[in-house]
Amino acid sequence: MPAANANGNNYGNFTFQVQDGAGVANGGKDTDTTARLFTINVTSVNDAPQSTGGTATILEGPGAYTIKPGDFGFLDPNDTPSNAPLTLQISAVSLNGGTLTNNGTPIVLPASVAFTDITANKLIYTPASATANGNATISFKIQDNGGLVGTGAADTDVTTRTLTISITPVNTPPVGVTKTIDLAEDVTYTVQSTDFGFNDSLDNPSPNTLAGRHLCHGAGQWHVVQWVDANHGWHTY
Ligand SMILES: [Ca+2]
Ligand SMILES: [Ca+2]
Ligand SMILES: [Ca+2]
Ligand SMILES: [Ca+2]
Repeated sequence: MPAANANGNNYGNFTFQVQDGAGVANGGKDTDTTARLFTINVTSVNDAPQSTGGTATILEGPGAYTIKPGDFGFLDPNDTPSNAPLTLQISAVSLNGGTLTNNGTPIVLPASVAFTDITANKLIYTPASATANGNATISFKIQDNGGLVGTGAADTDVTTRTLTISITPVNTPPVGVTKTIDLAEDVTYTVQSTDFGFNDSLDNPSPNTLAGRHLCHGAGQWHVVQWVDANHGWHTY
């Protein structure tokens, strides 16, 4: 019996001489005078590939992520030489509000994506917006190009793997609102934090709080004003 996944011509051989049952009386011969060769060839049969899955990390911002052939961690450990990836069989996606397209067309599940498309940079994940972050996942099985000829041949991973596209949050600037106050002469006005119309709702999750510096122009000169904390309020210098 050949070793697991081993193959090749003349994988094993032995010689033999056949013998009849009539004996060797009177100078007779009962055995072939020539040693014959018995050769065993073992034909290669495709074994299923595997994949490690993986995580691609990008920063929050405008633009899209082009999925790369190496993102799937293709392995074909039981074939020598290894086969190459042929298709990606996508069974499920969780896109965090974004889209997954192949050559501009949204993926419809279940989908079979040719690896030549991935190599040609056609499989693209686009986040929901320039301020979106978090994880998108693609569940897939990988198929190799070894074919299905022969008993027991398999060309597709038996296990569903996951590619995660992780978008790292980046601080999005807040916006303020222009404000005008009208004062009578000799009246003092205390500026309130609410006067600036601070809004950081584009940051998701957890909008930041008002804490930064603000450049202000007043009385003919520039000041830097910084929010210290709720006890100390605004500090001007
Ligand atoms: Ca294979
Ligand atoms: Ca094999
Ligand atoms: Ca942000
Ligand atoms: Ca922010």
